[in-house]
Amino acid sequence: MTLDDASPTTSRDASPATPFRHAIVRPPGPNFADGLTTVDLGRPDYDRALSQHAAYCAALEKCGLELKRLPLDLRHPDSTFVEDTAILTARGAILTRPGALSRSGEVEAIRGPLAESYEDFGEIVAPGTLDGGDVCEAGDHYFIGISERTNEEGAGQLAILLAAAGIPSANVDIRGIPGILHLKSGIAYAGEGRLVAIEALAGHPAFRSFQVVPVSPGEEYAANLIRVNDHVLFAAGHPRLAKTLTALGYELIPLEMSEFQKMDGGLSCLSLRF
Ligand code: CIR
Repeated sequence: MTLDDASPTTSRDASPATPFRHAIVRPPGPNFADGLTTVDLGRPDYDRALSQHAAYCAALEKCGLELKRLPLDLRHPDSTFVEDTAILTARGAILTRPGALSRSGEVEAIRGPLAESYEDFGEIVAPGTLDGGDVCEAGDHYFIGISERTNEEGAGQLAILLAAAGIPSANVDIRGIPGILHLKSGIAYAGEGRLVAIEALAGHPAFRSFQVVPVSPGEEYAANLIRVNDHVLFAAGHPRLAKTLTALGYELIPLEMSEFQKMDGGLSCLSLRF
């Protein structure tokens, strides 16, 4: 299937400047702490995670998005990280095939909710694996991370689906870069031709035609920001990057993310935006 077949029934068109109108979110369940993590920041506090998630949802609403709130999914402790299950482009939706076995069931759980907005789907199939966190939309161009979760086969399948819809992409191999799970743990597209990137990725040749805003050492977690219409959702507590982005004219919405950071999650992972 090509992305052209997978046409959205939403009104968002292919222009990179077109605003997001919707987001899909799923709150963390009480077994959230049983999910996967590679970091050693302690066990998340469930009540705090719920209130951080509620603030995140309120921020998306402030940006003008209508939220589709999915129910808790207790079968999948990582299911609050909905971003990893699908790639939503202005021209269609693609279901992923997550690289972690414990997360594979999350994809079927997102098919129904997406079917309310998309008529048909592209799909990543075996032996390909791909997590949405490895896919960075940068205007009319996509970057696809090759990581511990996304293999070359999965990245190749996505590139073919995107190319069929006229969307160019480039791979960025992040294996060997310490401290990042996904490509978007280390870069974000801020709009206006600007990428925010951690030091290890800032000089990557794939980013040559973009203005790169470097993230200072020690503030790497803040690289996972999301531009949502006129605002930037930003992980609170990273003053140097906040100052740089504010000086560039961005209007930041700082959000506490400590409990999601403990589970290797960032701002982008908590929603599917379209
Ligand atoms: C995992 O390891 O899969 C989850 N605990 C975190 C996923 C974060 N997702 C993302 O960055 N897109």
